[in-house]
Amino acid sequence: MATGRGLFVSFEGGEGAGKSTQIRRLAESLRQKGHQVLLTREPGGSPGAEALRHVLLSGAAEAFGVRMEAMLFAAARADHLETVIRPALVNGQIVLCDRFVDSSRVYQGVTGNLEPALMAALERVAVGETMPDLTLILDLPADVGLARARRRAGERSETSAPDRFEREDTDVHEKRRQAFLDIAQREPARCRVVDASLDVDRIAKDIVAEVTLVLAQRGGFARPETAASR
Ligand code: T5A
Repeated sequence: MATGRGLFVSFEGGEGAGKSTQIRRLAESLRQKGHQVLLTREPGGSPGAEALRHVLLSGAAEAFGVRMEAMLFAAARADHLETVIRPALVNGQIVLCDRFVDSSRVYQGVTGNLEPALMAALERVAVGETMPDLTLILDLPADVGLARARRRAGERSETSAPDRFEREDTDVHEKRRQAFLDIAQREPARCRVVDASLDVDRIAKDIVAEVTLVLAQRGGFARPETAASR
């Protein structure tokens, strides 16, 4: 469980699933209701982690192998948690994070074929007890997501090249889709699968409903700090 009194929500899913679109919509909706919201992303979210984001997404680390990449993702995550996420949670904010540890489990663990023991060790060191309270998995066929990502890249001339992970084959992306669904099945208390093939407004409504439910279960918003969560 997340540390402190705030709420920690992560968004996960394949390329072009609509995470960035929906996280912005949710932040806007929560702020309108008077909540303090921190919108952040991985890899990145803190100065140290943003420096590693460039190394990872440009493909500069690819030559050194998936093991090295997994360690860099974990290092970025540790810094992001320490300097940005945990302080915000302690201050009672709602933290919305575009990708988190499930992306490492799927991209490096499942399709990177890294040993479960290494993945578990990295997760223990980087994340510790600070798992999201709620993880929204935006699900849609990989080819639909990739087509959306390509369309968007075409609209932004300066960033039109696909990143290191977008370049991979569609069947790898489809395997990732299944791996996210497997996580949702294994951890139903934390994860909700959202149909990301619907239109933007309908998905936004479904997501607000999920978050409202979690907030209501916690009796409004603030979760009392306990000795175990400090
Ligand atoms: N990674 C990350 C790892 O390998 N391990 C890790 O531990 C972590 C944290 C990050 C990459 O790093 C990898 C995974 C990734 O490959 P990134 O640049 O942050 O890369 O990109 P992604 O997280 O993959 O996100 P994308 O930018 O590709 O897609 P989003 O955010 O899911 O989608 P979004 O919202 O930008 O939408 C894409 C396009 O579709 C449209 C949007 O307008 C946009 O043009 N769209 C819709 N169109 C139709 N219907 C809808 N419902 C739509 N929703 C959005």
